[in-house]
Amino acid sequence: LRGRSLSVTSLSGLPQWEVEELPIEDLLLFEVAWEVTNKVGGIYTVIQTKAKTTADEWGDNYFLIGPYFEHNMKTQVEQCEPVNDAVRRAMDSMNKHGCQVHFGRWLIEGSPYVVLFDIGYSAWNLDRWKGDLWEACSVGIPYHDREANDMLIFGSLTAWFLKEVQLIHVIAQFHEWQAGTGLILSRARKLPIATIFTTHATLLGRYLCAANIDFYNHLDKFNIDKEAGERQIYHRYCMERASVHCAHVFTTVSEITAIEAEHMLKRKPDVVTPNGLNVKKFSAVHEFQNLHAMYKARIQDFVRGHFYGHLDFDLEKTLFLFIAGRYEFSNKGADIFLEALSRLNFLLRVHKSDVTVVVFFIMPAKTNNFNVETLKGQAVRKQGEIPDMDNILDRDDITIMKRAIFSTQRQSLPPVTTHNMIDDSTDPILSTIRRIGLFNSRTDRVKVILHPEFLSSTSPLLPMDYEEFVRGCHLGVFPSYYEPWGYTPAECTVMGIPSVTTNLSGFGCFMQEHVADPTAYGIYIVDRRFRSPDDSCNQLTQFLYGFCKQSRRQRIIQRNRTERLSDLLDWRYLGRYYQHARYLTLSRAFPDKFHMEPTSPPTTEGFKYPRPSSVPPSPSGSQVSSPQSSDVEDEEEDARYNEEEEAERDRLNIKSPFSPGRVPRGKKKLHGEYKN
Ligand code: G6P
Ligand code: 1S3
Repeated sequence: LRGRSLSVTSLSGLPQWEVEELPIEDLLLFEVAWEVTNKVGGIYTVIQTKAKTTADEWGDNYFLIGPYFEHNMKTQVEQCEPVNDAVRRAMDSMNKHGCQVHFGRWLIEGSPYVVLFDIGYSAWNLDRWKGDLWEACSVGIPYHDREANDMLIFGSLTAWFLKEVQLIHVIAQFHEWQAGTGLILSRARKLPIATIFTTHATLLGRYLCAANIDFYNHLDKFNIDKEAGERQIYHRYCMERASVHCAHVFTTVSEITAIEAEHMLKRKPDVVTPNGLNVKKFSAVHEFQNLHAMYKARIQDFVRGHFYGHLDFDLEKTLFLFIAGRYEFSNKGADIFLEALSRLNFLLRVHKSDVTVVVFFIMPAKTNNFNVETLKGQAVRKQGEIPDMDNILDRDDITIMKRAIFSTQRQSLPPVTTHNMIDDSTDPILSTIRRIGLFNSRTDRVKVILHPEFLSSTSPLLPMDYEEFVRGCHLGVFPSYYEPWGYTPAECTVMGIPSVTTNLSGFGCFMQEHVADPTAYGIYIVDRRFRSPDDSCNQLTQFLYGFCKQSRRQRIIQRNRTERLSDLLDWRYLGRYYQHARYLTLSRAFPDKFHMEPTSPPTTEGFKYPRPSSVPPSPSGSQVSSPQSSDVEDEEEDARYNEEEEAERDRLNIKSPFSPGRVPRGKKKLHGEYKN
């Protein structure tokens, strides 16, 4: 085979890459994760959004390996036969030996191939595989940890499959400890594969933070073995740590998690691979603004129903805030958020603000369906539509009208939760609401609604999917304490919705590094690292209060700026860190075939989005754009501001720092020679 060279170029410290093709016709890339076609949390988003860029690069040589679940297969995968001989042979061989391996195309952008293992079908092998793991690295898994046992089956099947593939050059990237045993066993069996282990969080970090320990100031002081043992996760932590140390290349999603990993897993990551998104650009900047208005109207409809009988606030002066994600009360910052809301409520009241804030908590918890009061609210709203006044009212119409008016009488306050919570009395959000007294009373300027289920467009209550809901809101609030990356604020950003994040989240630090004035761009970064919890809470309160004081015009401008940051979060640019990790692992696993210099990863150091030159979105400006103006005037004015912003965007010529169009200044060589 011809020798080829790969080159990396950099511009002003920015990662401008010129990547010459890898000889991919002779290479296969496998990405292994428990969340392939199986949504549990953020790793699903990483893999699903990245699939298009990776498939564009690797074509038919790219495969994702995950667990088989009948429902997921039926709803997300189109079954087909593998065209790749090595993969087909491997599957046939395993199926002949009593496994069930499924194959198909995952119906997402990029349509990558997926190889899915039926875990239950191979469970009979568990004891033998436990022995294999013990022999490989002296890690034992207790019988009662069902999840860890499933992960061992998954890992053993992965290692078996990779062995059967029998190709000379394979790259396998394993995500998180759940996929890690596949890596450990492959390495113990000396399979000819170049491996990458990517951690999206450390087990211990997550546990220690959830225990409200001052984690980041004591990183070097923990006796990690002891901490893992005391939390009964010692075996999982060993699986994670062994995976990290067996990998040719170790990566994680942010600088802050890289530091954490160095202390919790005792290896410094070789490459930081920030998480991207598959960004869709509208041709005109005002299109996403129109979507905001459209979906906001849907949320307003819901609020009309939820607060029936208590709708004594102006929906046009109501702001919709939300927090969403895995229900980890303190790790995701729901604790500090509630406290800040209580302070915000006080501030809005004493300053006699005419703004009302409705806050949604979208965090799944155990429930037994919607509660009656909430359903009734929506029914009343639908029923309460007044008959057409243009027709002469007859007796029936008058009866309907009276019924509509009577039905809006209400004895109780609008509920703070939409569902019947199984653990109502001990639920941390509800308990805090009780303690701080945010009960949706008339005098409260801040109203709260806990929706303990992920959103769905088929819900009878709030029929919107997550993206529609985010677009309709004004601000996402994610004041996390433990957040290796944090997709929620990133998703807000690419939809042009401002958000609150923290300097303990990977995303927050990334933005702080690359945006000169994040607040002006609608990225509010709470300092949870160098301030006391009370000071952080005050800072968050000030952010929220400042946001409430903005005029509509200021919000529109701010949304435009937020959306401008999208390029920074696009996989088309951030995907290069994954590329770098792949080249690096090839050069380490097959040093006689691939040579790479220097080994330092691309860096974005030094680049910053400039401070916007247009009107600062200072909350001290006008409160309301024009109280007397008509809707038509308002819309004309909005359109004018959108145009001005578009002009500013053109003038500044703001492109992603990684814009492919830029001419690279210097070249750093990455040589890849493929001799056979
Ligand atoms: C978008 C729409 C405008 C609308 C505005 C409301 O910008 O294009 O027509 O007036 O949203 O903004 P607000 O922040 O008050 O929801
Ligand atoms: C993890 O999911 P989580 O919400 O448990 O992985 C995500 C994807 O890398 C990351 O965004 C998040 O911060 C981590 O915490």
